[in-house]
Amino acid sequence: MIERYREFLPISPATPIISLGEGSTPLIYSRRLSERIGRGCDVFVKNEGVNPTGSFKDRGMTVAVSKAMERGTRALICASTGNTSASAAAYAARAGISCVVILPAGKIATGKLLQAFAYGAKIVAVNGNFDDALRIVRELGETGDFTIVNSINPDRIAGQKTAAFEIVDELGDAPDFHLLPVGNAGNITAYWAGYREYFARERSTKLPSMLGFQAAGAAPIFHDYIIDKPETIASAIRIGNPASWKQARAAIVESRGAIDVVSDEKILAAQSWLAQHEGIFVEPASAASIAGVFKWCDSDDAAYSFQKIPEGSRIVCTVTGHGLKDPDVIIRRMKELKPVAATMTDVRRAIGM
Ligand code: AN7
Repeated sequence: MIERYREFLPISPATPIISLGEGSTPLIYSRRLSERIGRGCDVFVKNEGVNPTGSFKDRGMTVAVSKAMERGTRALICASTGNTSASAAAYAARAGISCVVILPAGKIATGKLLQAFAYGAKIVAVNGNFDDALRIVRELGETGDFTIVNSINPDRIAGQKTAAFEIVDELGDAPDFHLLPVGNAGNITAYWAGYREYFARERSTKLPSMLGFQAAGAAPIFHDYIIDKPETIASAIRIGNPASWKQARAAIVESRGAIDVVSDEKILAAQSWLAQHEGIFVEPASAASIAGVFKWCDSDDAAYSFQKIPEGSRIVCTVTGHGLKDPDVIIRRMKELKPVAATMTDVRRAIGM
């Protein structure tokens, strides 16, 4: 990915490139989403779940770890709701350095925690939430022993903006609306920086409106106050005090966009809908952008009338992480599967058709 967009990244000939083949992810035209939204809108899904560790974090991590290696770092550190730690652990392994991850105990989706173990990170679970973990990481970062690879590291944001470049390169211009989930707000900051940079270089003729979606129980930017005990099924975005709060506000205001909330129920419904209508299986946090496009466009949601997204708009929804990372909700459904006798009759009866 760094090679493709080298001229836009803080990379010099002296930077050792630490890559796992991230980026260049599919931008999928969704016929069924476009049909459901109607009114001549075209909806595309940018599937970041197919990155090497299964999330968009790899775009930022390749740049952050390459720069850390250039500076001679021996160890990375991050706080995480799961995906940052999975990505940091993988890129640290690739670079041959150590990685410490500070996680809120009991709050990490199964697949993500499993990744941190598999890649050999030093894992510390703290009794607290993500915001507590990030506070400790900031303090440890000041000792000079570690490079922080949370999105407060500007190299992370620089890497993540390449997703916006890819979208413009593929569509031939920027979309009219870009929807994405918001947790720490690093990604909305990165996309907006990417779109602005391409526009300034005349690679696009317009800028999209950025629409960010927080989970209803973890929506500090929407409410404009810190949430002490954020709660949502979408554990990736269970964040009460986002690190890039100000930058997210700026992106929303400058792009004439908005920040909005979606309920856990709508998030899970959107996750199932996307898997069952388009074959794209994403984690709950990622489905916030799909729940968002439904909320803003569905005719039965009167509060969000058609006027907000005009006819014929081009809409891109980023889905940020792979569904296999966070299987717990679906595992409950799997337990209902009861075996039948291995005969034609019994199997036909079980199929019901
Ligand atoms: C799947 O891994 O914060 O608004 O520590 O994993 O840039 O924070 C993850 C965030 C959206 C929100 N979707 O992005 C972490 C972490 C998924 C995520 C977000 C995250 P930001």
